[in-house]
Amino acid sequence: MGPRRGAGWVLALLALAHWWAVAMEASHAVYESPRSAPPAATVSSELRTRYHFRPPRNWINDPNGPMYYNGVYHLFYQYNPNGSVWGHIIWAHSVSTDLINWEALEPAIYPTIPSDINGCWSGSATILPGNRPVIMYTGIDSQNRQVQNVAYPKNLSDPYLREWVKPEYNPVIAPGSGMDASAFRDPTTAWLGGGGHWKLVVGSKWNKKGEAILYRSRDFVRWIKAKHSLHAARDTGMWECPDFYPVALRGQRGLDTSAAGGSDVKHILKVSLALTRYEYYTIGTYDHVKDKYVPDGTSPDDHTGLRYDYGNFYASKTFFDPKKNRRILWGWANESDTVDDDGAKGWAGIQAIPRTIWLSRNGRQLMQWPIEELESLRSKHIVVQNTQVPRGGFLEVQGIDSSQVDVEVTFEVTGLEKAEAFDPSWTTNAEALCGQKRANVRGGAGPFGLHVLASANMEERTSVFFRIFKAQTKYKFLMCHDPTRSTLRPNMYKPTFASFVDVDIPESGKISLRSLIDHSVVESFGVGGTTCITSRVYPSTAIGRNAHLFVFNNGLANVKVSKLKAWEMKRPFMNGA
Ligand code: DQQ
Repeated sequence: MGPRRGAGWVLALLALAHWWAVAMEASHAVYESPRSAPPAATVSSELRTRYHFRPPRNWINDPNGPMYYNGVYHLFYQYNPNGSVWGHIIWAHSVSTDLINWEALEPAIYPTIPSDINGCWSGSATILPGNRPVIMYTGIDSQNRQVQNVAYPKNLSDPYLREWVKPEYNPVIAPGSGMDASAFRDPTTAWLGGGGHWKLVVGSKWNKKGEAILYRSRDFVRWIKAKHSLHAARDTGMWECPDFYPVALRGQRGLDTSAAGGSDVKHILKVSLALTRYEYYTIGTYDHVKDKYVPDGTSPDDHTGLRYDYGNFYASKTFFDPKKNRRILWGWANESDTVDDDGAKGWAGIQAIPRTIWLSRNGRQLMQWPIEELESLRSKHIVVQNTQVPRGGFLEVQGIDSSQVDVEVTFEVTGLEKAEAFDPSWTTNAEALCGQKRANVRGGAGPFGLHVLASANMEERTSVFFRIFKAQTKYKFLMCHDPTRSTLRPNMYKPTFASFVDVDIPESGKISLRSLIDHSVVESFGVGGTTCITSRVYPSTAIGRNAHLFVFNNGLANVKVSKLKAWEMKRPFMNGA
């Protein structure tokens, strides 16, 4: 009995270890429901976002397969139909005609076949010739391997493409021998290259090297692995949710993913790092013949590289919108309260506001701006103009409900000679600098900015601000989110987020900021979308009508509000809840 029992235990442990390895490879905390009775909710239901994309209930993560098809925008997303923690993952599906009001449909893809029976993970949509959409996604197969499957709409004349069918020949891509079947996922939108080949990449790693494995196909059925990967980078770990697309060298026009390259086109490769839970992208050149992507080398090709967003933003994905000739970015803004709270709230995860994305004029980075449709939600507003913010003081912006607003402000800073000296050791660690020099730490030029979701006495507040330093030959310009005082609740995760803004301070001293505030999320766009930061916060008193908005200046330089406009935001139709 002893030995047998022992063997049983060993097998059980092995199975558990295997399950754990597979689960961990998804880099989400995994809880098999039902868990013990959830604790009483400590997060007010008033903190649910109103104009950010979310389902009526439960857990969501990565945006999947965004596309525009026959007049309708589709957003699929990773969803747990059974609870508000990660698990039992399927593709939920919503549709919209304006990217603002969303209608939830029945789930589109869920485990039904051996090659996805243990989960339907992230993937992308491609529109094939003849206007036929296809989805390629990662299935967790009966052996817990990550494989790639395709699904097609059952009925192309259904305007919402409600039902999706999986051909019998799935999976179309399986990990070859010697490949790591637990690190092989998240296929990109395919692009059509010369010679009639479809190409796409699958995220992976080899030891510690992150890798975008390239596949080619003539018919979207038989896929052949290319001899070399599209790109790889040492010590970056697993590359989740890669995204690869062309951008115009000049202007804000978006390009179709298959757009032929030329001297007026650059390519972007974005990866989501399972190791750090941050993303980074490089700008580079793609050789369509050799199928090789070479980053320009203007930014690091590792976790210290350029990010779309320096805050809570992960597993993002872009798509080309032919209706308005733009490229739109979706990204998941996960919760930052506790898992127990997520269980008790019954909801977890939102998508950040979709953003139009284009290359900056100097070609050094991407620019982002909330899609113009968002402005249709703007209602009652107030304006503040030409108003000095007292040094070491603040102004309250009154007259609107500040828990659900869109704020645009232009500051005018004079007295830059008061800027503190820049220590070069700060160059690579903006986040630590912001953690050290928080909003309450007096400075020279700045900190100045907004206290949002603040209580009347500012005991609770999330600060969105700038600080300017004087380096050897130029000014260094830091943008921060400081949620360390966002709530009176103890033991909350309240990370400061920051980045240097890659612009020269204009002669005029004018610096702009836009913040989208929606109860428990703050999404900020510094200097016209040069630097973006998103935070999730959970005030305990600055909730609903008790949330206030302040402008502050905690530095010695003079800061004037040239113009501030704040709009209350209407509540769109959000998946029926
Ligand atoms: N989430 C999915 C994976 C992906 C990860 C699973 C990224 O496909 O790698 O829910 O958040």
